Amino acid sequence: KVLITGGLGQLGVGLAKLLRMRFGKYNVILSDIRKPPNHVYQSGPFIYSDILDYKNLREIVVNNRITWLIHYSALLSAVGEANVSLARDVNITGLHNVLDIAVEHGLRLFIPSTIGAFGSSSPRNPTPDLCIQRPRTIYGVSKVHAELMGEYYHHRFGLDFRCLRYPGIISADSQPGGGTTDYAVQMFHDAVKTSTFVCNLRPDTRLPMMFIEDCLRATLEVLEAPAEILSMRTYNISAMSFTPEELIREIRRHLPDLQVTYKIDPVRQAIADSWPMILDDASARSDWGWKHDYGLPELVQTMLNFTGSDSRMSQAN
Ligand code: VAH
Repeated sequence: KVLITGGLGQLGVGLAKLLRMRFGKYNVILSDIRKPPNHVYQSGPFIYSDILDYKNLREIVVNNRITWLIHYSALLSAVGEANVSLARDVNITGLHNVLDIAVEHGLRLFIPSTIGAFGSSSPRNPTPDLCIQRPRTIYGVSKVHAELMGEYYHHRFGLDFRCLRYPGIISADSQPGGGTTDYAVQMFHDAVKTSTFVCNLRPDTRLPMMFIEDCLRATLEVLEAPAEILSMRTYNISAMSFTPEELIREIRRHLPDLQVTYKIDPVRQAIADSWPMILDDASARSDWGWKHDYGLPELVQTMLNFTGSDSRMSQAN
């Protein structure tokens, strides 16, 4: 049985759908501290869970006989800089609770890490799995901490810890909140809705990105991989890298009227400039056969089909 924390963020509902197809509707529980929209209630079990409340979390794990925990609760990069102490609580104290509960109850624990776990002293093109990691955001620092703590608990206590460093994730039916790569998601919604877009990153800012379907499939694959084929516990995964300029060019092939202006956000720009441009995911590809399906043209085609056909998706965050 699977519990997903932070289930109402960009990835939780989609992951629950994928896991429910595989393991059955009632074997995957979504949780969050917010009230979900009706379609989430209707699609399967949802439970209130505050990762800062250790007893509440333990009760849920015990009462529901949870065996896999997917820990999606976190404040992302830009929003974390705006609220460092909350980010520290959620991303670090919350992680400690989850680690203790996972060890105590023998859970398999998945934690997403990110390209944000690297910093300007890391090699940026490409960025290997193992290199210097000195991020300068609370988000990045908390994710390096999560990687190291998970690996430490694995070696010390036998915790079955699995971790992927996600690139920026592009999704159609869910909105990200407060990230640096989120400009790309917003560009699709605005291109379809108003044909105008104000970009908060410079046109030549190259960042690794991935379509949500690839990201969720990678997550399921690493969760299901037999332990003996995992030579590491924290893997880079990658699909494509693009700049705002390149994304605009590709979208204009479908929507030639798209108008873009630039209003650079210095906080986000500084963050993006310290992140990888290209993520080297050779280990994921060789250890457990990772392979992405979506490159830039497929991503744009799919996103425009989606955003154009469903009005729910054009809601900005
Ligand atoms: C952010 N989307 O921009 C997140 C992320 C890949 C970066 O982790 O903060």
